[in-house]
Amino acid sequence: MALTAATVTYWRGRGRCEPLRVVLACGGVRFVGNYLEKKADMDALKASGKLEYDQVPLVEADGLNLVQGTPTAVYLAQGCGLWPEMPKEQYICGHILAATQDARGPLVSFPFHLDEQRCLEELQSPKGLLGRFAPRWEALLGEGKPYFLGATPSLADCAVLDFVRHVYGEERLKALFGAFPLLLAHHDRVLGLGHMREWRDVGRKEAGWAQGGAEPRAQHRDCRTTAALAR
Ligand SMILES: N[C@@H](CCC(=O)N[C@@H](CS)C(=O)NCC(=O)O)C(=O)O
Repeated sequence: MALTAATVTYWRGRGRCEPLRVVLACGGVRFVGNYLEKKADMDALKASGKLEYDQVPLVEADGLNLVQGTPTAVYLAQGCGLWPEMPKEQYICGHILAATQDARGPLVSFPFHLDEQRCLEELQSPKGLLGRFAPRWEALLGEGKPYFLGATPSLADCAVLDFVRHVYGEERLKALFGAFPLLLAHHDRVLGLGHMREWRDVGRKEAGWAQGGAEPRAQHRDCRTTAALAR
């Protein structure tokens, strides 16, 4: 059954949640953002019994309380036409999703130290986003292949969409990915899926995020504080 609506609960930031919002936006599913502001919000959420492991992100859809990023992303992709039928293609989606989770590590931890140089070094290291993962994805795209699976977009494309921009801004993103022109073109293409561009340019702003480029450092700090309080 096609997914038509969802409620997404997380801090007012990207963290581990943004890939899930991106899947929904690329899949054309309208979602309500429920933002945790203080420790009491997280305590109340835990008390509600909706969190299987007392962790967020939480996506409420189809009468389910979805937790854990990987199965949630797959479930959402299945509900909005972004999950392939063939096992080999499912595997490709799965490994790209898992790789993005590895590659996002420095960005998820950034709000906790706010050291842009450190984050950049981690991203550029041989084991990081730019050293290890981006070259593989560039090769997987290959000349003339619009999406990772070919002509049809999938969860894999959504997973790769949201990276460096939120720390370094649009111009820096283009410079850092200069060696990966196919990935940059892919980035623009995926922005055109569903209401992704609207989520980037309007939705995030309405939800209290900076429009377009880098999130203000203060916002990262707020997000870090909220997350730390919830522990
Ligand atoms: N493997 C989990 C990790 C979730 C996670 O670590 N969430 C953090 C916020 S980013 C959290 O809820 N921390 C509060 C806690 O663990 O009590 C997933 O993929 O969702």
